[in-house]
Amino acid sequence: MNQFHYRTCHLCETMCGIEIEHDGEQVLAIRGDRNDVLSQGNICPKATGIQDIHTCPDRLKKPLKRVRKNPAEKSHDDEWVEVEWDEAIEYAAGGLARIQNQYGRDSIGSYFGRSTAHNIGTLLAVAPVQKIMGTRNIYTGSTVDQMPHNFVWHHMLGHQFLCTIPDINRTDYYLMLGTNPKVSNGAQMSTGANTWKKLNAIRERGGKCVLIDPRRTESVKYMDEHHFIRPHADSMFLIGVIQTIFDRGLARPGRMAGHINGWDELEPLVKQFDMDRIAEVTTIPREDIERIAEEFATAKRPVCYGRTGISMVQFAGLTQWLMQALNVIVGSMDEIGGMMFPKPAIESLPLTNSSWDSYRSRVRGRPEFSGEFPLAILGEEIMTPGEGQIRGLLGLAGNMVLSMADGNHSEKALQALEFYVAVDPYLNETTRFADIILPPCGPLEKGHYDMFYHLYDTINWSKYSQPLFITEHSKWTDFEIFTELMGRFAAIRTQSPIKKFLIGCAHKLVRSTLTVERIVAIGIRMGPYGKGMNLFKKDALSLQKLKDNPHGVFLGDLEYTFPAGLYTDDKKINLVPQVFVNDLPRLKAYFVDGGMEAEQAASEFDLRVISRLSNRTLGWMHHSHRLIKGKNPCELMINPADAEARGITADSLVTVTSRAGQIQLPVVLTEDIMPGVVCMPHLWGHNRKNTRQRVANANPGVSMNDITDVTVIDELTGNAIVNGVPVKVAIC
Ligand SMILES: Nc1nc2c(c(=O)[nH]1)N[C@H]1C(S)=C(S)[C@@H](COP(=O)(O)OP(=O)(O)OC[C@H]3O[C@@H](n4cnc5c(=O)[nH]c(N)nc54)[C@H](O)[C@@H]3O)O[C@H]1N2
Ligand SMILES: Nc1nc2c(c(=O)[nH]1)N[C@H]1C(S)=C(S)[C@@H](COP(=O)(O)OP(=O)(O)OC[C@H]3O[C@@H](n4cnc5c(=O)[nH]c(N)nc54)[C@H](O)[C@@H]3O)O[C@H]1N2
Ligand code: SF4
Ligand SMILES: [Mo]
Repeated sequence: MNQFHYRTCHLCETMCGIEIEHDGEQVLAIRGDRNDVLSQGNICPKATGIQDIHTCPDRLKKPLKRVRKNPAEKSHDDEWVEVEWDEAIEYAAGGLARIQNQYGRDSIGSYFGRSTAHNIGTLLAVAPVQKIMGTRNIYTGSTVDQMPHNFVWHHMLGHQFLCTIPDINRTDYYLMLGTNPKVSNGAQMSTGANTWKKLNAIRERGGKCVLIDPRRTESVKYMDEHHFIRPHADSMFLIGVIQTIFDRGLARPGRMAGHINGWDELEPLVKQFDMDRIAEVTTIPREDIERIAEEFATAKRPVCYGRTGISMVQFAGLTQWLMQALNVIVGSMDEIGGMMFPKPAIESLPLTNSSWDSYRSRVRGRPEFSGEFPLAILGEEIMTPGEGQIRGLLGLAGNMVLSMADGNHSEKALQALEFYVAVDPYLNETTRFADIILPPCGPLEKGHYDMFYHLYDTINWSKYSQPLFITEHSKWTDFEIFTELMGRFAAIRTQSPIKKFLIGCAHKLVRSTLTVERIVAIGIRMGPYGKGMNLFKKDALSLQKLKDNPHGVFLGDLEYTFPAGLYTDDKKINLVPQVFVNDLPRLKAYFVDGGMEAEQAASEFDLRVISRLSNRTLGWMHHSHRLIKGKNPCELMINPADAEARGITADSLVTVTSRAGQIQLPVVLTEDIMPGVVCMPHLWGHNRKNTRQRVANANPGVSMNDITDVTVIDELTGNAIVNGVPVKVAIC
């Protein structure tokens, strides 16, 4: 008889509720859960791919160990053998521990990719793993994604995870930069896959939506207005908007009056920039910038929001700062319809680190941010000899060969490692360099709680998803793998028999008492809606209550949290942190003092390539035949004028060349991309040897990150620049 199971789709931060119809072990259908408190039945096509992952024959069920042909070097001729868990974990822990014993604390490092964020097992592991490994060499996919946001929250609001969430449900002027919500379904703004309906609702209630993007994207039909912008130039646009607001006397601190430091410092800084020059470099006419500024500042509930198109570019830190500064000067920080702050059922901020420049990296002296270094410098830390050189890596939940700038550089670095432990369900472009792969169980074989993504809530709510299937593999969730791996690692690391004994006892205790469910139960109890120590509190939220409500529990609309909720020592917003002031001369040198023109004149790379997502796919979900079927989306969008100038026609195959490399792909001629810019999808290129992913290999595409450049980063935040990369395009 068919049964129905309800859970949250774990694939992205949108957190849609899904209904899984199944007959015993067999999944029959995945559809939207109409009763889900957040998404109300809306999902995107990707959720249906989860069943392919569940049944995927290439998904690893047992650890895979590399048997080297030549013990001194890894090669693609090495063999992979399946080994039992006990042997695999001992081997993995021993390999990392031996390197650290021999070469010191920083000789091992860790890399966590995006799948960490939607997985409570990995999230709970991050801090303990970092503590137990004790290395400063911590890298994550955040620095090829949202680090500039975190950087700004840290400096302005006092904590890297005090995430500003646009109050899409109540705003009446939504200014968006570098985001494609129709396809991404709302990033750092979890709405359930009904973002487009919420955009329509803004206009239905008399509001306005404006989008700034070098491409006329799928989201434009939900906008009142769209403007092309030259890649990397958003900070100049924002300076123009802020300057106009001050010039016209429209700045207002709103509810935060008395809780803002540096109010008088912003105006003179933005006044250094000439409005006509701003219009010239952004390509947005001055009248439009001034009009948008006036409309924005006089709207009742305006909010300015931006995502990856303004975080993976040059000057990303400055842009994110100016965006938040704009919200502050129109009184939209912690205001209804402006930027707001959710109150998740499990409070994680007090348990997470937020720091800047407390130590520096070995090779180029990059400052740490919240305990990590930019992924862009991992390669040099592995390949530069000397004390502290990384020789061993624990890598998980990320496929950096495809997702990080310059895939060939990542490959060289991974190849150079003496020992690499991957925790990943697949033998893919990145994990093929591992010495051992430890595969966690599949998404339906374990419980799910969105400990991280609730920081992006647009309403306050909570939900727990129980495991659908308990299988033999279920005992190896990411959490169990880490508990076992770190327990053994710590025991091998120590020389003292007493310490070994104590570590053994602690490890046994953790294994027998700590489960993910118990941690969630405690987290909820101690959180803002839980019973805490008050045994008589009525209607408190609990894990049991969540289990009884598989469609989620609504906990209220977003409410004011500042100034009490600020993490700054004086409970004030820092409008003009000095780190951003120090970075302004770099912006000025480039956009005002001729840097941009000089770069163009000196370079053969006359176009800029930007990225795009597609509705049906998401990096590692290329294992799903349901999602990947049909024509491969790896096509280069090019403006007809740029195509004509190069003799390119609609059926051309072109070569795209950059400083880092070269790829070939077909073109699409379209006015939807602005002149001077070309656009292609990323996280493709499954044509590398010796991976075990037949579905992805059959429809490989090419990797955009074979032409992005790891040597250029946003100097302020260290974030990779994978948008607006200089290239030239020629017919093959
Ligand atoms: N279907 C699908 N949805 C996803 C994902 C997925 O893989 N597939 N991934 C999820 C993840 S991990 C993330 S981080 C989010 C990302 O979510 P979004 O950021 O909303 O999605 P992107 O498509 O990356 O949007 C970036 C936009 O920035 C534009 N852009 C590029 N350069 C510039 C620039 O210099 N200035 C401006 N103003 N715009 C620029 C691009 O044209 C693009 O439209 O999506 C999430 N949702
Ligand atoms: N050119 C360009 N590059 C980009 C971007 C861009 O816009 N343009 N976007 C960037 C962004 S926003 C992101 S988020 C990154 C994404 O890039 P990555 O962080 O590399 O993410 P994926 O490619 O999806 O790879 C996810 C990995 O996690 C593994 N995995 C899946 N589920 C689990 C699990 O439950 N446990 C464990 N341990 N592993 C699991 C998968 O097998 C896969 O190896 O790409 C970035 N790179
Ligand atoms: S938008 Fe799609 S992938 Fe993201 S949670 Fe919703 S259904 Fe899953
Ligand atoms: Mo991302």
